[in-house]
Amino acid sequence: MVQALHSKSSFFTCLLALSLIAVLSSNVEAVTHRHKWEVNYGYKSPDCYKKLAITINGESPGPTIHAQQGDTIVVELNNALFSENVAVHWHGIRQIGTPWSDGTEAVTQCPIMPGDTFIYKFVVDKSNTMNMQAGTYLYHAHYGMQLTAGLYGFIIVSVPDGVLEPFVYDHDRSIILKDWYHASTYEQATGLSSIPFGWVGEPQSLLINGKGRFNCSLLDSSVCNAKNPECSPYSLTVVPGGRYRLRIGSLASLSAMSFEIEGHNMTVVEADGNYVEPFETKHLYINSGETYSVLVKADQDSSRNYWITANVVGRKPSTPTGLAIFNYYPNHRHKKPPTVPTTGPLWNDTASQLAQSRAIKAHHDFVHSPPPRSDRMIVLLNTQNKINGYYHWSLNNRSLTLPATPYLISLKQNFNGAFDQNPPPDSYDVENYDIYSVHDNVNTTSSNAIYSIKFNSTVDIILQNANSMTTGNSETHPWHMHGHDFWVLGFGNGTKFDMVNDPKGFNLVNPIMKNTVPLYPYGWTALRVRTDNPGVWIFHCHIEPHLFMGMGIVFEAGVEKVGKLPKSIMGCGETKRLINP
Ligand SMILES: *[C@@H]1O[C@H](CO)[C@@H](O)[C@H](O)[C@H]1NC(C)=O
Ligand SMILES: *[C@@H]1O[C@H](CO)[C@@H](O)[C@H](O)[C@H]1NC(C)=O
Ligand SMILES: *[C@@H]1O[C@H](CO)[C@@H](O)[C@H](O)[C@H]1NC(C)=O
Ligand SMILES: *[C@@H]1O[C@H](CO)[C@@H](O)[C@H](O)[C@H]1NC(C)=O
Ligand SMILES: *[C@@H]1O[C@H](CO)[C@@H](O)[C@H](O)[C@H]1NC(C)=O
Ligand SMILES: *[C@@H]1O[C@H](CO)[C@@H](O)[C@H](O)[C@H]1NC(C)=O
Ligand SMILES: *[C@@H]1O[C@H](CO)[C@@H](O)[C@H](O)[C@H]1NC(C)=O
Ligand SMILES: [Cu+2]
Repeated sequence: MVQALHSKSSFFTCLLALSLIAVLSSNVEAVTHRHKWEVNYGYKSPDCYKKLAITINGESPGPTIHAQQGDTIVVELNNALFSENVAVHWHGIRQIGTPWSDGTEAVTQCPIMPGDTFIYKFVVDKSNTMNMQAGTYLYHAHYGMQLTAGLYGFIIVSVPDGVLEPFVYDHDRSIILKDWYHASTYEQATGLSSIPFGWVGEPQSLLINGKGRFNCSLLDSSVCNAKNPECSPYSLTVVPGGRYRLRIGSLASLSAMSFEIEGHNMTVVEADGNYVEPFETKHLYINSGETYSVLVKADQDSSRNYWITANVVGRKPSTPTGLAIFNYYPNHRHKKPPTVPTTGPLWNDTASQLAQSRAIKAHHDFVHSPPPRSDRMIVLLNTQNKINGYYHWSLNNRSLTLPATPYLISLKQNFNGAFDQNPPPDSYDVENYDIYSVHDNVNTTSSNAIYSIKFNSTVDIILQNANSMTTGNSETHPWHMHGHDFWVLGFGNGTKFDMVNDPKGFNLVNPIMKNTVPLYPYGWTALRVRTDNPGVWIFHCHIEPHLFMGMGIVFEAGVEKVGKLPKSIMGCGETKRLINP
């Protein structure tokens, strides 16, 4: 049933092959979904401006993967980029028993080289039943800055037949948000790693389901053509009276956004694949790496259309509002709403963003209580630094660099020389470090050292924000963990974490579990996680240029319990000798 591996076909296949391998329970058949992807360059004009993008089967965003909880997903990826490697991460999927399918280059696999085909295979099930895997997930490149170049999409996992969700709706729709740059990712990456430093700047456009609008009036139509149908706005058609579940995910490179449907409130019901105690809001704040489901009723005056808007928050915006159309049937899909689109809440209204983060609690029927105490606490001071004149982001004076040999392989094979064996510190000088002023942090180093954490233990991670290298500036960082969902225990409001008093305020009653959570300016965010998934995992800021500048840590837990590694992940660094002895 599987087609030839080297097929250059530009369409993907999803064969719902009845699998003989796994049977979840007596009467539920697990299904295997097979996808064939060709990753290639392509000229795209998502905001009318023509530029080189990285595409899957010719598309950016890529095809949505649909599955039911417990199903197996197989993606046979052919790297048709003739001049660069690739790797794809399945964001929010825990990869229990398949840590080598996490798709993180240098952490869990060697990159897929030009011309090669690599098979990702994993089950969309948490199997330890600690929480649901049904929900809204993402995928994106985890090599260089290929996410920024356009390699991204949705994974939508539905509940098994007969299982009810704690809310009802008539229609299921999804919207993926992205910020879009006209400069190539190669220029961006070079700027970030040069002296003088070249920052990527604010994006040119915000894309809603891959569509935006740049002002072409000063450009030649061969470069920017406002009439190109590729950039006609996304239109979400609704029937009057219909109840909609809208899945919203962001894979922005930099921008946090506020998302709004003119004249309609939204009820938040899901966050990162976990059910939320419902609450109503006018605008949803969403950071890169987060997903939400909201319920929307099409109950307004149906004689007209309404704006769907995305606006930058958290950084002073210079990007126009991202626009799409909430189209009441039978109005024309592209009929412009009669109103001026909103520019959204004030970008620097951190209190309102913090209030939303604090409002997100586990649904009362789906509370998974965290362990009452932790075995270890890691406090990570987030700083911007210079190392030998180059700008970096660091945690406790360590800026992450990645080794030539993926950690998962070097740890399993005991290649002790493959990375720095001196572990990074669990804390920083909490007493004396002033988070409100600019520091030179002269003792910051680049390092590929990792944390080794006891398997099946409970760890608290306190993310502590601080001033960047600009006076009076502290940035929002969305932190994303691979292989785990964590409990969100609390947020600090512009203060340094107090080791004695702040833990007393932790929410141990109904904290939401997530895989991505924001750290607000000068604030702190407290997480609790069970290291119940053997492997090596990265925990990083989901702002792509920040990760590129070292903003992440890697940890290992229970790597000795990982099964036999597939040869397909090898071939780079010291692993060459494993495949060519
Ligand atoms: C596009 O740019 C031109 C030239 O700067 C300006 O006159 C026009 O108002 C802009 N259009 C929009 C929709 O912003
Ligand atoms: C949205 O919610 C606000 C605050 O709860 C309320 O004042 C407003 O009437 C609601 N709007 C709609 C369209 O339901
Ligand atoms: C928010 O930013 C605006 C400019 O965009 C500024 O006028 C205002 O003072 C800022 N508010 C706060 C609380 O910093
Ligand atoms: C955060 O702290 C500031 C200053 O103490 C206060 O004005 C604000 O109301 C607080 N915001 C929240 C959401 O707690
Ligand atoms: C980081 O370096 C600074 C000096 O630049 C020092 O004060 C601080 O204690 C160091 N922190 C850690 C965790 O090593
Ligand atoms: C940096 O580290 C060196 C060596 O450990 C130490 O002597 C020096 O005091 C540190 N500098 C600062 C500013 O902490
Ligand atoms: C992990 O810890 C829990 C609670 O202490 C225990 O019940 C469970 O058996 C442990 N699992 C493994 C695989 O060690
Ligand atoms: Cu990720």
